[in-house]
Amino acid sequence: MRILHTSDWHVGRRIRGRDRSDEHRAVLAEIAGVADTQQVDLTLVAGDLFDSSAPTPVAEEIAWRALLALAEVSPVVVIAGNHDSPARLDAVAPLLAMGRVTVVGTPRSPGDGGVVFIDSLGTKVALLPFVSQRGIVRAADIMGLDPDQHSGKYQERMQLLVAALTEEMTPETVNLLVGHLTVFGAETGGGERHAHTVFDYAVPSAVFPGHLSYVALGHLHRQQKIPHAGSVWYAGSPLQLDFGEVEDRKGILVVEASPGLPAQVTTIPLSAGRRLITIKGTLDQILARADEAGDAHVRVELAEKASVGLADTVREAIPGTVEVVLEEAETTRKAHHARRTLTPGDAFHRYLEEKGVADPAVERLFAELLDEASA
Ligand SMILES: [Mn+2]
Repeated sequence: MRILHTSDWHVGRRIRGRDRSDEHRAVLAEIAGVADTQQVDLTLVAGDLFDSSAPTPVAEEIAWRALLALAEVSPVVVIAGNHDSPARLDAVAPLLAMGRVTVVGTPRSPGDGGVVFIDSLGTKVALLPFVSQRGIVRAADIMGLDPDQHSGKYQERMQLLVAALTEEMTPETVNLLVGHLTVFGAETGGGERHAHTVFDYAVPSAVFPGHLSYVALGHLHRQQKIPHAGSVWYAGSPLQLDFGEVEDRKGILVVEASPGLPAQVTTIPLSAGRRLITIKGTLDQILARADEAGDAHVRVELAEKASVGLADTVREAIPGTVEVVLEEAETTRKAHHARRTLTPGDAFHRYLEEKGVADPAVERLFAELLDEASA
């Protein structure tokens, strides 16, 4: 069977205030086009449909229509990411189910929708929507796990959740898991660069048992294979979402899977979104390079002293400019704070120490909030 894996659409995301709805419409149509030409049997969307837990009606229209377009080709399975409202997704789930789109907002036990069996494909799909540090105990309760086992850390509990979801899977079926989480050692993209490298708020890839044919992950925006004896991948976001992602090639994955074998994965690049680029130099140098910008969203780093109208001159020459910063101010800022080299967790730790109120519990809460707010 053939599976399309995508994630982190972040419909509704703007770039420095500028609307990207047309790009989202275009890239999601491109994905539906791939589903059609490749004749996929199943599409998996591994979380962060939306950029916000309260998306605008326009964002909702784009996402629901995209899911229904994919469902015209084959069944679609969607889980909530940390940006999605689990309750909102669960609320529309019965309607989307009528269009053969299965949506799960909150973790469920295997018998209550946590594992979807697609009879016609001989396929089992375990669903693991985003679970926060705060939500993990509740998720474990839902799974009916022994309360004594709740004493472990986040990653131990996550391991139990994955085990509970996958224990009934046998070699006769194609066994899939869709999750929205951070795996240790994965490379982060730009937007979420600092957020997940600290604390124990990630899982080792070893939590995924070897009898899974394929693990479809979302959360990190860079497309990548995770070191594992099986086949574990992040699909990455279909658009470059922030300037930290300018080097990322965006795409989706098409996966060939058969019972009892690790899946074969093909990367399919997407081209519908506009590029994000950074141009640096003096005003003259930048004006001379204006044509390079094309239709990209542009961040301009100017090697000039601050003066009235400077940013307007740049914006006039390069209409795609979404941000103008002065290199000098940027350098001073970096030298002063060296903040770019600190993770938010480290910066917060330093701040607490400076204030004489260091407290690991507060730092853990900070890490949890950061994780929920980022990626
Ligand atoms: Mn995301």
